[in-house]
Amino acid sequence: MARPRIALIGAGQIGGTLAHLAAIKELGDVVLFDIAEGVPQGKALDLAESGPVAGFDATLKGTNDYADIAGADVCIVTAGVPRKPGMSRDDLLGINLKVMKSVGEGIKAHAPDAFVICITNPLDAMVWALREFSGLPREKVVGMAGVLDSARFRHFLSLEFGVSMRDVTAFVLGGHGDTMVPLTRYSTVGGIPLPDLVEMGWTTQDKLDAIVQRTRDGGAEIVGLLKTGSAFYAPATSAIEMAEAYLKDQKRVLPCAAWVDGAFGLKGLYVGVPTVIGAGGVERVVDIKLGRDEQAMFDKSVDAVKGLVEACKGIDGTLA
Ligand code: A3D
Repeated sequence: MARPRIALIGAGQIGGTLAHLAAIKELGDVVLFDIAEGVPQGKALDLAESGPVAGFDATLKGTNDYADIAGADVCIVTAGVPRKPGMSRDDLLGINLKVMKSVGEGIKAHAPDAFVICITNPLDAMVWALREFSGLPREKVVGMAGVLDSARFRHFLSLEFGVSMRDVTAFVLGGHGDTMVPLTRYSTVGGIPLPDLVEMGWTTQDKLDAIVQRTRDGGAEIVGLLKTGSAFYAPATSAIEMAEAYLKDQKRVLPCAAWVDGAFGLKGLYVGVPTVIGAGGVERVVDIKLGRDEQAMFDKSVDAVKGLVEACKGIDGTLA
């Protein structure tokens, strides 16, 4: 059977890391696309030359021509610009919306059967725009944010409790922005919910609140340290987990920016919710019950996402 084909649209910091991870995990053959001439070709060749040492058989090709993504099973989109210190994700809207138009049209023409994972910020609005421009089925277009935000939350929690990150689960809902909603009630250590761990004296409510805030600010913390761009190792690793769930029909329960129409009382919006990812793409949105405070935080986050979608419509009349 032919190997799956993975197209990476954007060969920057995240794109290059995605290619490396996809090859090492032998998820399939990789095509790196970028408008910058030489960059995808150079990264693909460098990575291919690591193959004999790392021991993988995937092929890697760099290109500036959308025709080369033909027949892709998965497209992961990082094309656009990242944040610099002092910028919010929303500041990227105008420039990255134009990029989503060209990428959406490229995918529509050459890889209409692909499962598409968007990473470009501001995430929830860009995944919506990418779906509009590409015209692909909504269950086949999804945004990566929740897996990363949850991973950051899990990392901080494991440090606080001094336990393996593998035994910490966490849920982060809502838009990928300052209004994201880390859900402590649904986050656990070895199955024990965080509020119970506070009662058990493992941590204090103040410390937990600080960890929640650090999770919300997780992206900005890295931008502040790097100064020239934003996080890329953890974002790439998170998107690869989603791609693998699709390619191997794993039915993973993962928080993603998915099209929600009916669940959570929403009428058609891309926002971060728990989903089941398998061979059908987003096979299910898990409609969990929220407490009053959680619902209020989620509503605020939903309003922020709606505001960005309206801003996109204001910029590009074809989206209205
Ligand atoms: P960077 O290293 O700048 O790579 C972006 C690449 O996109 C560059 O190589 C550009 O040449 C390329 N590009 C620009 N315009 C086009 C176009 N029209 N078609 C094809 N390629 C193009 O950025 P990065 O990889 O660090 O980040 C990529 C995106 O991911 C940014 O928008 C970040 O804000 C976003 N990001 C999202 C998360 C989430 O959790 C959602 C996390 C980290 C970064």
